[in-house]
Amino acid sequence: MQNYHQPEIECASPEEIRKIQDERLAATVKRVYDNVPYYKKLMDDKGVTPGDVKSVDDLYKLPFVSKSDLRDAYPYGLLAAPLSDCVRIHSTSGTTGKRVVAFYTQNDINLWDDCCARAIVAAGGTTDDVVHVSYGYGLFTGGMGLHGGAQRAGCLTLPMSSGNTERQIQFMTDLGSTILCCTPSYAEYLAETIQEMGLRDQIRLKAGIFGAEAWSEEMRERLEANLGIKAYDIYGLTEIIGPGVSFECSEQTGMHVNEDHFIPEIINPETGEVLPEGEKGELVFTCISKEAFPLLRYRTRDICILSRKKCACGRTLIKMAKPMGRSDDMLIIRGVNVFPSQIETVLLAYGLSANYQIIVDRINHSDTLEVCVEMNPEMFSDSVKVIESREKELMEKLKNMLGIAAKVTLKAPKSMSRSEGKAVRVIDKRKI
Ligand code: DLL
Repeated sequence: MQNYHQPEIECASPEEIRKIQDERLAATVKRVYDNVPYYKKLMDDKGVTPGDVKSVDDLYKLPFVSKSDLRDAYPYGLLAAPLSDCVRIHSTSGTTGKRVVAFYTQNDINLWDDCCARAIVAAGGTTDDVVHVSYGYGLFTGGMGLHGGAQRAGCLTLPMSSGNTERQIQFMTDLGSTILCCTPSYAEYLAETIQEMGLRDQIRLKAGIFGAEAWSEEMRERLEANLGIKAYDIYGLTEIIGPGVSFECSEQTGMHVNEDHFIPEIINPETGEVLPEGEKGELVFTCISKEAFPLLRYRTRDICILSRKKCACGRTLIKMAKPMGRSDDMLIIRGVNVFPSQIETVLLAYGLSANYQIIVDRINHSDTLEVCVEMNPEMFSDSVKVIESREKELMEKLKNMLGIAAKVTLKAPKSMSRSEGKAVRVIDKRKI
């Protein structure tokens, strides 16, 4: 039996969703044009008036908004509701430039909770479940987002936040956590520690809701086997609302976008041209129901594909594929495009751990690529010769996947640092 949090939306006909979108889009565009001088200027510069945007068909007429607009307008320039109506702020973990701050009214929080509750219910969450939230709480949206969703779904909610791994596991066993919410890299670390503590048979987990960073299908298989769970993907970004922009169902073939709140588009990142369904490009979102921070045509930089193929779960919401990485994560090495996720796929398929780091440098005017990865204990007991031949074998496999040579260094077990939030996979020394 399928469970839905809001079946009237999740399983609505495309025409019903379209009607909601048309109305909400037109109203949002008018509201931001009238109330936010920054938007008025962007639209005036493009020669668009609110009257030009009557339905989703007119979306393409609107200007794009990008991270640089958010920086220019920092902190209040894109706020579309009185500050006195706002009840919460979150912010990105951005490492460059100014942080991005996003504002929420109580209605925004309510709809966000619903979006995350849809994800939790899709992962099998009911009032009998104990939801263990190990995403970071604070400015990061992960903790409070899933927390709100779990409560909205009526689950017993454990606000663990990240870190203090042994305590996490103690609570997990003592309180019988059934659904784990954290980054996939932290889930790996938790699984490893549970194994080491010999507590695998005392874990009651049935599902994991993992997101906030790219993770491969190989990683999914591994987490499912090591934790005895079904692992669900969840996607979102601070600028749009946080986690719950889209979520995976039992089919595990992409994430349903909460289209009654966020309209997705795929564009050619070079030209801005809107691409037809099924084509790969940059994901763009327009918020149509938020009050405080409703970004229009926000360029996420995430590379993705949309699909309207019928889903066996019964939901009709459009699906987005697992993001293949961010266009700004893509490494250009000796002219070749390399996504960290391709490297992860090779390493995990070889049976290695997901503790790896990609180091890019420029030596004698030529780019170099090195992949450092931790061996599992069985590999470590091998002779140096065997390790060297494994490194060679991996180099061969990486060359086949990427089309360029990469140096591989196998590291001793436990020698690389673990991540409690988003893992730092790439060190590009060319930029330092
Ligand atoms: O990571 C929100 C979030 C929290 C999503 C918890 C899911 C779970 P930001 O810190 O603003 O927000 O980072 C957003 O993270 O543009 C993607 O590049 C990446 N990302 C988020 N979810 C996924 C995912 C949160 N499931 C950026 N797969 C996004 C791949 C993801 N990348």
